Amino acid sequence: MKLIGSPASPYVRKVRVVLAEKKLDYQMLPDDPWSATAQVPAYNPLGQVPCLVMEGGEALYDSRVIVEYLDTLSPVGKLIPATGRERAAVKTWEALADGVLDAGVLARLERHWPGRQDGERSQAWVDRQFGKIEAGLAAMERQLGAQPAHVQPYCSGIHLSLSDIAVGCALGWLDFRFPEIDWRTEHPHLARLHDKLALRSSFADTVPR
Ligand SMILES: N[C@@H](CCC(=O)N[C@@H](CS)C(=O)NCC(=O)O)C(=O)O
Repeated sequence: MKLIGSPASPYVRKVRVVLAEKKLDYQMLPDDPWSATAQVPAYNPLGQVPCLVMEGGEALYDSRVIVEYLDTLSPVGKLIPATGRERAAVKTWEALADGVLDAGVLARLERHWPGRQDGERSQAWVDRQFGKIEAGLAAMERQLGAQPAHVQPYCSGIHLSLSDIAVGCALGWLDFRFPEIDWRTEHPHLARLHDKLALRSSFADTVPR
């Protein structure tokens, strides 16, 4: 398998962490989706990373489809429950963490995308996205703190799951792109989870840059 991706993308990082936790071999094909010479549009018509190219050349996107597929490839470290409410709950954690990222990406593009003049940028739009980031982090903190840490050390119970991986990648990317957001002070449960995840080699080896 080949993974087309960039080292800054939190969605790519989510896939790389899953590959590492599942102990799956792959080849990394670095690509900048914003460059005029990007390779990824040849595989993903949306021009976005991550894109997983399987043996045989078939391509998978987006990150949620890829991680769901990867989890089926090996029984090692099951990250998504097979059925029912537990499965839906993990997928909802992922949707929330990815949604925080989507809002952050939109805010950054509104502020910095070179295709737009300064007078065309909307502060109201940026503020709306920041509202989603704050509300998303607050919801994660509430859910993570709903049970004492010795009862529920991870987002979805006593084992690492895709919930934690998605949340950890969202928090790491906020630190990378928005270091001015002090999410740790108001969200101590998230801070503890982030620090615990940072000790795993899957996270340590994929810090955004
Ligand atoms: N929902 C997608 C989001 C992927 C995404 O937005 N990737 C960004 C990099 S962080 C990208 O490739 N952007 C280029 C573009 O949108 O043209 C996923 O989960 O894979």
